[in-house]
Amino acid sequence: MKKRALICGVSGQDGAYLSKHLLNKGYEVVGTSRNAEQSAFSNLKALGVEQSIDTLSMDPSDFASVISVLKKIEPTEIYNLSGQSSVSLSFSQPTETFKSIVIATLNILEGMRAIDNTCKFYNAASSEIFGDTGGKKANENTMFNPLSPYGVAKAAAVWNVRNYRKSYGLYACSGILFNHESPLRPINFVTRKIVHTACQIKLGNADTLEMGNLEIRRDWGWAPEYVEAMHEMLQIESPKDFIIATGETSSLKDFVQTTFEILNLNWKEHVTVNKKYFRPNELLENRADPRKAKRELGWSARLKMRAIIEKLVESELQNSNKENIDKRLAAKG
Ligand code: GDR
Repeated sequence: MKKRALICGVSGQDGAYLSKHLLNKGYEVVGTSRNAEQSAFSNLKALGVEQSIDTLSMDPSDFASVISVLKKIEPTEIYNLSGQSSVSLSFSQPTETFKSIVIATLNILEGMRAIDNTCKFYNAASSEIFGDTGGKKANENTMFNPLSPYGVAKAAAVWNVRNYRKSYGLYACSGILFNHESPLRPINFVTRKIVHTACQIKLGNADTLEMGNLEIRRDWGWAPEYVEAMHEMLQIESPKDFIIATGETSSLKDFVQTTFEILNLNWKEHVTVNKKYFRPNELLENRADPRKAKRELGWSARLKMRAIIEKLVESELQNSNKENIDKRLAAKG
């Protein structure tokens, strides 16, 4: 029988890559978004999979909406990628962030209990649950110490998943993903902002890149690889949580410098720091130990920071080129 995956929050970066990955594996894919009729699904279009999946509306923070979709679709696997995903925005929208992450996860877990407790559930967690790990590498047993409303919500969702797994025997697990990037990242995330602006500087369309705190350190991976891990987590015998990361941490300054270097530019001539991009509470450094994923899922990150930046720059330049050609064609009429 063909496996049927339900991806909640299909319109984002991970939803698009996961859709593509599961279609390649022969899955039937149904994706939800809060308002599917109004969504442009530009990420699904960019990957050429929009026509191959069914989309429908679901608000995961509304229990009735979740129940009706679960009854209709009868999925064999559920991937919850929905919810407010910007750490920065969570400081100004804490309630919406909490609701869209914690209540949504609870509704899906309760929906599984009510409709089909044999279905498998993947919950998108985040390295933000650990807060600052300093020089130490976080593993699956590291204590949570979140520093943002977003991190607090993700930590609560992880605990709910663990609880439902223990209490009711559900196949439910969380992927604790560290930062993962791609050309589908919106501009409000730092890697896309850096690469986009640096390319615009290279093309002569901009002169300055205004940044927040350049001292922060993160583990940056490649999003298309991370969705493979999500799928693998639902294929093992019993559900467990996994850290998904490269295991290498670099500073944001390194990221900026490498991007400008690849473009043959001197970053010091273009980059300024503006306090308005600093957060009320800043996670300065996180480090990851992803060895359990390698051991038990056979998954490890293939692309590291420099290779990721090279791919991002290549895609950004291709898109700018295409936009310029489109503009010229439009001007000609
Ligand atoms: P993050 O990603 O908060 O780690 O969450 P983001 O790219 O927004 O920020 C990374 C770090 O860069 C610093 N920073 C800036 N950030 C932005 N957006 N813009 C700036 O100009 C800027 N200057 C410095 C930030 O302060 C921050 O420390 C991402 C999201 O995908 C989450 O959903 C996910 O859970 C985590 O990664 C793992």
